Amino acid sequence: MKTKRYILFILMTMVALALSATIAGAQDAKVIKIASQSPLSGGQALSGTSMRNAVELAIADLKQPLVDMGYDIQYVPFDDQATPDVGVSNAQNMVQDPAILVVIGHWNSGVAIPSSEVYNANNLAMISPANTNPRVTSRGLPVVNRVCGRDDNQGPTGAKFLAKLGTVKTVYVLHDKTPYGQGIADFFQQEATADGITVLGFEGTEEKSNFDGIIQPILAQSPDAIYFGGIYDQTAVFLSQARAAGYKGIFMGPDGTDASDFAKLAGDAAVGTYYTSAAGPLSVFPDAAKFVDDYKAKYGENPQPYGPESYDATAVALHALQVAATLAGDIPTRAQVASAVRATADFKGLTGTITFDAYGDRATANYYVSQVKSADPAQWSTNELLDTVSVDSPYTALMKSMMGSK
Ligand code: ABU
Repeated sequence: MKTKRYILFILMTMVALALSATIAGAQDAKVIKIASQSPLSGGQALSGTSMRNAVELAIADLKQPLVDMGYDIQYVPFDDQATPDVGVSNAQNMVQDPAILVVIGHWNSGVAIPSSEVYNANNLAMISPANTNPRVTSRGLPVVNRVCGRDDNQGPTGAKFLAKLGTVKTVYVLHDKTPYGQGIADFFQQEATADGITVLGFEGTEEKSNFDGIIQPILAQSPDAIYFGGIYDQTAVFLSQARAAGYKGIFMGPDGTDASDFAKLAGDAAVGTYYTSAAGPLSVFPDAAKFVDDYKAKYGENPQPYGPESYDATAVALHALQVAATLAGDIPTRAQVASAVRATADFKGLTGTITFDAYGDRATANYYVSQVKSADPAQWSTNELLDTVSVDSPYTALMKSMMGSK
């Protein structure tokens, strides 16, 4: 009887010790938070939600080295509603939390640009999966980086493609009046003009539902192509109405077209659309196969374009956190994390090798031209890839030319 009591006492003591060790361990774990900002509501929530999901998956997959170092890695997604004021307000709240050491975002350049002024004033590193406007990085903010390309390369890629078709002599250019849409439309029209295509009109609109007043004057000019610098929640509606009104020419858009909601919103009118993107189609990233499988298993659908780039932005963030924490021997400061992010070189991601140049641009980025093949949104990832162009960032190109000229 005494022996049984003794064994019971020993067992209970062991359980109590194990429990207190677990509780103490949880209390001791030092919290590091990774934030994200993207539209999780509104007409562009499809892209923003896919970005958030990819960040969540990357953290689950890749946090273990930091956990082994005694850190508790937490994820805090913010909804910027594709609205600059909301992004800035979220950024102001974000910087009040000292545990947030890095932010992955945004989807809209027009939101990223003002929000990153707040991050920069607080040394908070930002890694963008998707913001392509040149001003995201050309301001030279030390905290701002992106794993995707730039619209001063993406816009011309689209124009050169249309010029090479040989059938496009005239184009009408629309944009959504945002820094992104107007910016890329401008880069497109400059290259189109240089390539001998006549730009019949260049017009901005914030209209989202009734494009009749815009379509009729365009039809009167019979352009061979229409280019719309904007996002699918607007451009797909325009295209659908333009086709219904009798427009039979080519339609092209930039990466704001690159989401399955473009097919969902435009229906049959989507088929045949050309689009450029700085996001690679899933087919060009063999290393992303597991990510795609895991994403489908967890969220029940394919990741949207910029899903792999969101995963990579997060992977870069986790790597930089590990470097900074190791060097600091403790929770690093935001400035130490920002330095480690900017120092990213030859990092192997799902989308290839990532090196940030002195401005935070990906040193070399790819630009893709594709054509929509199906009105079925579930088939978006099977659109036909027609061309891939690899272009150095402006800083990388400058360095190469200076080295070459020596
Ligand atoms: N580049 C994808 C989304 C649009 C933007 O950069 O604003």
